[in-house]
Amino acid sequence: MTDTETRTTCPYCGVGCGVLARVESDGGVSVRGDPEHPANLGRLCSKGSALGDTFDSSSRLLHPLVHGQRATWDAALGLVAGRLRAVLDRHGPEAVAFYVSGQLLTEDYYVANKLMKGFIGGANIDTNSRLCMASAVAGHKRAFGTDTVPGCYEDIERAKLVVLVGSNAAWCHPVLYQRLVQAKKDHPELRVVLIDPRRTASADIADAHLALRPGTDAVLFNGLLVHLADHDETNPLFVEPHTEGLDDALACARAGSPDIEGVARACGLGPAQVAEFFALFARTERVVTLFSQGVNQSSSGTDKVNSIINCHLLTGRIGRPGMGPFSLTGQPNAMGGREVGGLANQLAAHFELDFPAHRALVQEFWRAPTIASRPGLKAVDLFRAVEAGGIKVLWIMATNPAVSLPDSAQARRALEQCELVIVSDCVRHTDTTRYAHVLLPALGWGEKDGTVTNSERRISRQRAFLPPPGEARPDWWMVCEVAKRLGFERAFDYANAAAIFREHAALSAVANGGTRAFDLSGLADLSDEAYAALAPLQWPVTARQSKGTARLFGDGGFFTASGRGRFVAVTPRPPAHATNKDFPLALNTGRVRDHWHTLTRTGLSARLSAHTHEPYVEIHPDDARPLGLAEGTLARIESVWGRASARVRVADSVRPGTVFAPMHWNDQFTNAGCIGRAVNPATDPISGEPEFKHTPVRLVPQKPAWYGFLLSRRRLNAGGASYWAMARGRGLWRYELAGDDLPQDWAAAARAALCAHDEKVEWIEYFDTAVRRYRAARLTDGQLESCIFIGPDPQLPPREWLAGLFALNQLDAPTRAGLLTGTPPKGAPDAGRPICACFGVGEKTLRAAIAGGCASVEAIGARLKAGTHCGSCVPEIKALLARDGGAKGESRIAFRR
Ligand SMILES: Nc1nc2c(c(=O)[nH]1)N[C@H]1C(S)=C(S)[C@@H](COP(=O)(O)OP(=O)(O)OC[C@H]3O[C@@H](n4cnc5c(=O)[nH]c(N)nc54)[C@H](O)[C@@H]3O)O[C@H]1N2
Ligand SMILES: Nc1nc2c(c(=O)[nH]1)N[C@H]1C(S)=C(S)[C@@H](COP(=O)(O)OP(=O)(O)OC[C@H]3O[C@@H](n4cnc5c(=O)[nH]c(N)nc54)[C@H](O)[C@@H]3O)O[C@H]1N2
Ligand code: SF4
Ligand SMILES: [Mo]
Repeated sequence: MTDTETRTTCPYCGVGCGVLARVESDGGVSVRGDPEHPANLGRLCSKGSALGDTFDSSSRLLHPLVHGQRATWDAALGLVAGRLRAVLDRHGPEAVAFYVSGQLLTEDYYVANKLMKGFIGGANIDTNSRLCMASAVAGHKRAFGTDTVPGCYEDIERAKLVVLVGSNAAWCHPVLYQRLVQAKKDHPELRVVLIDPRRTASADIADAHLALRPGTDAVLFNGLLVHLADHDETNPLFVEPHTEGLDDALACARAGSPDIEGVARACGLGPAQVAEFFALFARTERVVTLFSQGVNQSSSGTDKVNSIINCHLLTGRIGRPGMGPFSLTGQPNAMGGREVGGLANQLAAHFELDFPAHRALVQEFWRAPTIASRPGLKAVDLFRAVEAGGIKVLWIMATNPAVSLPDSAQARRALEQCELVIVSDCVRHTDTTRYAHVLLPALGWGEKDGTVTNSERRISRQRAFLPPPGEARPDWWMVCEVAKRLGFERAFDYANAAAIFREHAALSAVANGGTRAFDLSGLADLSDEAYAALAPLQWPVTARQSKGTARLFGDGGFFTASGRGRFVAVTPRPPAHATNKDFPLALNTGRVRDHWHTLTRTGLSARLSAHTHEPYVEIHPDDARPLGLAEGTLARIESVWGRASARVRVADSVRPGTVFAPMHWNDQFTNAGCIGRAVNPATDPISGEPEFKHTPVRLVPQKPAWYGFLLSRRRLNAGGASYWAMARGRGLWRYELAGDDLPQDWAAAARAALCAHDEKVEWIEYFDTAVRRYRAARLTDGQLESCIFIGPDPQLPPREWLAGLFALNQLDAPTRAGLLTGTPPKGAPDAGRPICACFGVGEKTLRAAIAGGCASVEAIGARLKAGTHCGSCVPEIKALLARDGGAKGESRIAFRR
């Protein structure tokens, strides 16, 4: 690390990579991976590498706003506290709620939870982790008596078999996935099995891909449990002294998943494929099962988690090097939020809300006037209570529920009619800030200070390296200021984030003595200096384990009443809402490689927006054909709950009968593409986690009168189109368009949209009314200002070459001549659709290299650098190699149904 660099942690996924950030002389921010951080050892993925692109003051919320008007902090906080006090006095603590986020720092989260549960005295604080980790939390607690991930990242490298269940780690936990890729290179005997109804980028290194029928994971793992028991592949030395409940779990599994044929039939897999997987699991001692949202986001998510853990308990493969069930956390601080008790059914520091003795201890430690005595409402129910009017004040911090909740129209209705909505965010305009009465400007990444905990329980520091913009403040400060105004000065009087962290650590030590896994007693006396310098370490951190703890439960030592790990009897259930004749397709939703959630950050980066610039829906060719849905057309995805529009991608990577759409798009980036409107709100009865992966839908072809796109230096209003989606390009804005009405006069319509004020414009046009084709470009001083391409179908010129012209000061004559054909003059470069985000290498460039003799990923890397930095695009490069015949046999993916 150099003097000018600040050591911090990436604010995106739960891998929790260390980042070295530097402010350059031009004010820009550059980042590189921290070679000393144990999570990434210097690596970063495409999103982490592009962090410098996401500082954009124009999108920031810089001052408190009350009813849209700028207010002082004092006025805004006074109003919040005053209204909270009035509602509390009149309606009691149940009438107020906080909806918080795994993107808060631990210190922010700690004080929000403390204020609600100890001082307001209710438990209506829930978090977006309800949409994400709640099933894993509940599964862990049932099996281990504590919400604790047993292993660490190193186990993935030391395993002989890694099973990815419902995880697209190649795109969602890319650096961890790259560690797995490297481990497989170093130890070719390492086997990888992917269990996902979709053939994702993570299938790239998989020796087998089990494309099971959605929602049938528990059948598969119950079947595995039976297989292990029947083939004597159990570990009695672990099971007998350290576990309980096996007989019930096994009986239950036998009832539902008796034999391989039955399992295969129920899961829609081939019997040989199932048998191979079972045999591989049975004979491999070092197995890590990584699981994520394909497991958690289900109306039976908790059971699915336990069906996986059961198999690890039976074989004793837990808490030892190279083995264990491993829940991947999504957000950077999903784990930290669980430590502070940010979920409505938790208390702080892994104390139990249901235990009176625990409540008393926490209340005493906080010197709190009261303590919540029963669980609050879980996210989906919480928003229902807001709509029903029971909750009158809602404070939302660091999350965008108008987009990310299922049945998002319901969430919007709730926000619309809530008496007081307070939103703390960094960004001025989101789908949620629209509904805020009070907006509080929060410091963002690079500006704030605190800690986060990653998937392997590793606590790392986020450190500020930028001054606060405008009047933005840390989230913990806002909460404390409101608390003080409610009369709780003493309990919320912290000098800094370090002081909060010390209290959090001290609370974890209260009456602990090894009775709760979450123990930071070794950090309770950390000085401000030591906190500033804190190196990443894994909890528990005690006097005895002062350097932290890599693994737990290897020798039993569970936190259940008996100290034994619990097998849970699981009866598999199908998804809550079955497909039917009106809604025959199962909608699965998830993530794309280069975008993060609701686009408030990655949407600012041209580099990251290039890979997927528009909402899309993937459908199998067998389903697309009878519907008349062709590649590149638009479809409406309709469910009982709502609808969204998206570009059709016909692909055999999804199972017939299922479709996939990314979760990211919202009203700021498209007028119709927010998929949350169509997603069903069914939840798991134990965890309350929504079933984002399974909604019955139908796809309806949209038959617009015209398709088009528009590139412009200025941001425009695309209101005239019946469909639009916007993405940031390099020095331009890019709009995909479609319309139901043909304008009387395209030229007039286009001029009105593009030439608003300028008079000195040069305007080149091309019409062909017979085929409804219109093209125009506007130049100022020889520079391309905007261009628009309209046609009767989606067959329009590629956008990349045209977008590149915006970088030129002058368009030469051949370029002008080619402009409206949308094709480069002979010899001019045309990179095509971007594949490698790090080096900006496009599909056409890659295919030309393949045609020119590059026959492997390595050869392409040597020639074009593509794929040599973060590695996230390697699966896509391999797919091009396979398609163009360069790399026969490269892909070992068995995709059988
Ligand atoms: N690029 C990127 N990375 C991210 C994020 C992001 O927004 N963008 N967000 C972060 C967050 S908060 C999270 S929670 C994680 C999520 O990380 P992941 O869970 O890996 O991502 P998802 O795409 O939500 O879903 C994973 C897979 O579950 C599959 N699936 C659907 N139904 C089933 C099923 O019934 N069984 C099985 N076995 N699989 C099924 C889907 O096809 C999908 O490929 O990613 C984190 N990382
Ligand atoms: N259809 C569908 N929906 C899903 C999912 C899915 O798979 N499918 N996945 C679910 C999952 S796993 C998750 S985790 C959620 C994520 O969903 P959200 O949490 O709603 O998504 P984000 O876009 O990350 O929202 C974070 C907000 O916090 C702001 N922010 C960033 N940093 C800070 C900060 O330091 N302080 C404050 N106050 N604000 C900040 C950002 O500007 C942004 O507005 O989505 C869920 N919704
Ligand atoms: S894998 Fe990528 S997004 Fe996740 S923490 Fe590392 S750099 Fe950030
Ligand atoms: Mo998440």
